[in-house]
Amino acid sequence: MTRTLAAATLTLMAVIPPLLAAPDEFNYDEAKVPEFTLPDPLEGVGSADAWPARRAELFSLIEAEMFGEAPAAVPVEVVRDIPDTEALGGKATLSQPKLRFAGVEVRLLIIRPAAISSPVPAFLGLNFAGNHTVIDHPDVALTTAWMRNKDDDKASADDRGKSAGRWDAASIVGRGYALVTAYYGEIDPDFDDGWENGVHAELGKPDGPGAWGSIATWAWGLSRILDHLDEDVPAIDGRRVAVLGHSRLGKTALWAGAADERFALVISNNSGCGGAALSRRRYGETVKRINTAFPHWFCDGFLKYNDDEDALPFDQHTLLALVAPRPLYVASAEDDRWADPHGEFLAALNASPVYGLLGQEGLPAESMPAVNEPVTGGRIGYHIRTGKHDVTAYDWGCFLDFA
Ligand code: GTR
Repeated sequence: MTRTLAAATLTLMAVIPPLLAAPDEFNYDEAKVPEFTLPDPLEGVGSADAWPARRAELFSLIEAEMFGEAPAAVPVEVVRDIPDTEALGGKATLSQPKLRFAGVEVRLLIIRPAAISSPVPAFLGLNFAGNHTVIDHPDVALTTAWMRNKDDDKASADDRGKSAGRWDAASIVGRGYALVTAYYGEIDPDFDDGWENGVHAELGKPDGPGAWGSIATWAWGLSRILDHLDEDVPAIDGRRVAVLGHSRLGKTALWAGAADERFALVISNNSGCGGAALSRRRYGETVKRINTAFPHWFCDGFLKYNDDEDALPFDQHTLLALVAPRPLYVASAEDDRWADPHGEFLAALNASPVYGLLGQEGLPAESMPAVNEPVTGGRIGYHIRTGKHDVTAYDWGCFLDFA
């Protein structure tokens, strides 16, 4: 394992040009990445038969030490108060069922191909700024939940379609898939609110070092949405739902995919620290920084790894391995050094032996690929594209080709 890491490190240095000035506190110099040894997810596992028990053990470990334990599923009630409408010049049908569970109301936006009557596969991902930002359409409902990055904490109709570039609904629908999204703040508002809001108001405040944080809460919400898609939406094939997310919602998608094996494909876009990037590299964002800036994201047990990443009994390759043998795609961006693209690649590479044990090829690569040259052909896909921390049409093209 150490040799693999060293080889991949050298390759990346050739791909990424000398690094720009960085805040002193954080390392952006590949040469200063400390030496480390990754815990082996397959320790003590001699055959594929032994994987389910080992997987359960690793899941419990990551749950207890990082994301926190979520409660059991709760019933989901559906309110269909908005009629379906058409979008994308008649190519798509929009539905907006409201889901009620655990004291919250989560409005879905489902954009599906109008011309297909059989159940279609779907991409499910939470959005950062409200459903109305995902597509510019006058009938998309505005959320009344607390809105991040707004002076008055409220969604505004001026933002219709503001994030449409991140969703590429036309390509998704054009390739025969549905897109399902919801505003993450309706499940749990993304600030350190003392657990007063979102589902915690009804389910109770997280208590103790292993109690769930916001990422586990959003992931649990994704499973409740999947309950609905699977049971109540004949237009969608519940056995072919991919979960995906960008950045903090990429971390969320990975944990949702680990916690709920009904997700058929898991996609992480620029998820970085606490997502696909190896924590031990301490490149860009660190465990201490993320726990300090976002104290509500992880469980309190994760705090003890601040400045002590080598003590983690797992690393993020272990999280990725929990997706096996289902398909997994990890996407990085060249200028997104805060998320450590090389650390994301290495986590994908080091999750591969688990796929191998289960009779599948994981990531068919030995070293970091060049930018805009996706690694495909295995159960794990990876790309690093040019550009910044974002979700682009290029990323979607890769996800759709991989799906
Ligand atoms: C950053 C955070 C990252 C990433 C990002 C985002 O501030 O440090 O871990 O989650 O936010 O979600 O946009």
